[in-house]
Formats: sequence, structure tokens, C-alpha cells
Amino acid sequence: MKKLTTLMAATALTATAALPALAASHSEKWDMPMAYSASNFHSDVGAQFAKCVTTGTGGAIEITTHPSGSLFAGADIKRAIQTGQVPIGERLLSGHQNENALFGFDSIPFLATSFDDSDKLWKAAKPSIEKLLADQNLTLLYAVAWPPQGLYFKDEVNSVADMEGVKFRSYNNATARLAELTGMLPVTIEAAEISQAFATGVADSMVSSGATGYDRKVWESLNYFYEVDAWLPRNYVMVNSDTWAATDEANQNIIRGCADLAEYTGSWRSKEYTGFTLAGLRAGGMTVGPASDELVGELKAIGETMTSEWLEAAGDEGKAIIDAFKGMQ
Ligand code: PCA
Repeated sequence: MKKLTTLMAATALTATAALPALAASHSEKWDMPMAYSASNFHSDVGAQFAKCVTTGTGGAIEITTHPSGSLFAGADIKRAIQTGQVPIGERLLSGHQNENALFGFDSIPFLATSFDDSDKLWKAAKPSIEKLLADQNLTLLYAVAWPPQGLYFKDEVNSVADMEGVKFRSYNNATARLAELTGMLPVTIEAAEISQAFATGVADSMVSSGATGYDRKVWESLNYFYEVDAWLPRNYVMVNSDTWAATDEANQNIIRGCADLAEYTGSWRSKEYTGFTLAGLRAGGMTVGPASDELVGELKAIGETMTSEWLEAAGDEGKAIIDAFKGMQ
């Protein structure tokens, strides 16, 4: 009798072990649009996340990444996921600041300027952001910060007065506002398009990370990078909530595990990439270094203005995020 029970248990185990193979025969294919170039570390981390899910679910869910805005342009990715045109994708979180100021919590100049502070700020903001996304039929999977944001210019700049009338590439509301407050002329351009924009003189400056300047080889057109460490914006990966609810629990757990791994490796790579890319900009012929004291002072004053504007727009919930962040210092 005992033997029979063991045998039955073993048979049950074998049957369970055969389940992934069964699931694989009903394989789902998830296309994952991403806005940034394949060579960017966010895109590479996304590609590894996709592989992790495909392998981990035994092929039951097969994710294919589409970097460089090749499937949907950056600005259209969130809507495509919300409406179920694609199940999953990656986008710059602060790109949605025009919908709700809260999305811009990570682009407030000089609030969180290091990786450590950026992680604290994310911890403070995450519950609000997850709720905002959930209300839009989106489930947050993971988020990774870009390296600190500095200023790129074609010509040398030592003060805000030197920026007057310069054509500036913006990537969200905060960057466009920064341009306005410094007398520059903002034009919104996706990172995938900036090499072209700088080469043709559509823009002669931007605020971004060393990573993006390096990936887009901006030394072909621009000459100066000032390390002002203004903020560290985040990219995030989201999944359509209906798709998520229809995913069985075992596969949800695997996806969550892969997402945690992606967040960890992505954050590590962002840090590692910072010094490497600044050296790369130098090797490309750019002058890389801190901004003048005068410029830093003027930018900090503009940062104060932008902080109060954000607080006004983001209301009590925005204030609670900043207070929680300050409480972690
Ligand atoms: N690169 C992205 C956003 C922030 C960054 O460092 C970009 O320039 O679009």
C-alpha cells in the first residue's frame, strides 16, 4: 500500500513536471516596444528580462523587444499598452508629466541628484505611481534610473545669459520648462532621433545623461557636457492589467522574479555606465566637466522655481512624496 502511494505521488509529480511543456504548446507571444536604441543599457536590460521570462515560463510567454521606437514611438507606447494593442512595453515615466504632474516627481531639478537619493525618492513615490498606473489599466513591473542629467551644448556656456536663444532638445515637461526659464527654445525630440536633430541644427543643446550622449554619438555635433547632476529620471516597464490578470499565478511569479532581477541589474549597470560614458564623450573630443559656479547658482535658483511649480501642480500627494523622501535623509 505504501509503495502504491509513493508511486502515485511520483506519477503526480511527473504530471506536474510535464505541465510547462503543456503550457508551452499554448505559447503566447508578447511584443514589447521600447523607445531607446538597442545599444542603450535600458534596452539591453529589457532584452535580458524578455529572455528570462521566455525561459522561465518554459516558452509559455515569449517576449520580443522592439527598441528604438520601431514598433511604437516613445510618446505612443503607454497608450498602446493601455488599449491592449501590445501587452507590455517600456517608457520614460516623466514623459507622462503632461497627464499628471505626479509623473514628474523624478525630474525636479536638484531634489535627488545621486543614485542613492534617487532610490529613496522612488521608494517615496512608488505607491502613488503604481496607483496612477493601475487606474489606467497598467501594472508596474520594474523601473530603472538613468544616470544623472547634465547639460550638452555646441558652444561653451558659463552662465544662463549664454543660453539665450539656443535651440534646446527637450524630452518631457520639466526639460521644456527648464529651457523656457533659461531663455532657450525647446523642441521635443525622442532620443532615437537626436543624432539627426543635432546634425541638421534642429537643436544645439539638451539636458540628458552621459549614457544617451554616448549612445547617440553626440560628439559628432556637440562640444560641451556640463555635469550638473540635475536629477535622475526613470524608465519603467508596464504590462496591460487585463493581460496581467489573465496570466496564471505561476507565470506571474516568474515575471515578477525576472522584473526584480532586471531592476537590480539595470540599476547596477546605470551606475557603472556613468563613468564609462563620460570617458567616451571625452574620447569623442568633447569637453566634459563641472559647470561654472555662476551657472550652478543660477540653475539652482531655477530649480527652486520649478520645485514650487511642481508642488503647486502635484498638490498634497506631491508634497507627501517630497516629505517622505526628506524624512529618509
Ligand atoms: N536619456 C533619456 C532620458 C534621460 C536620459 O538620460 C533621453 O535623453 O531621452
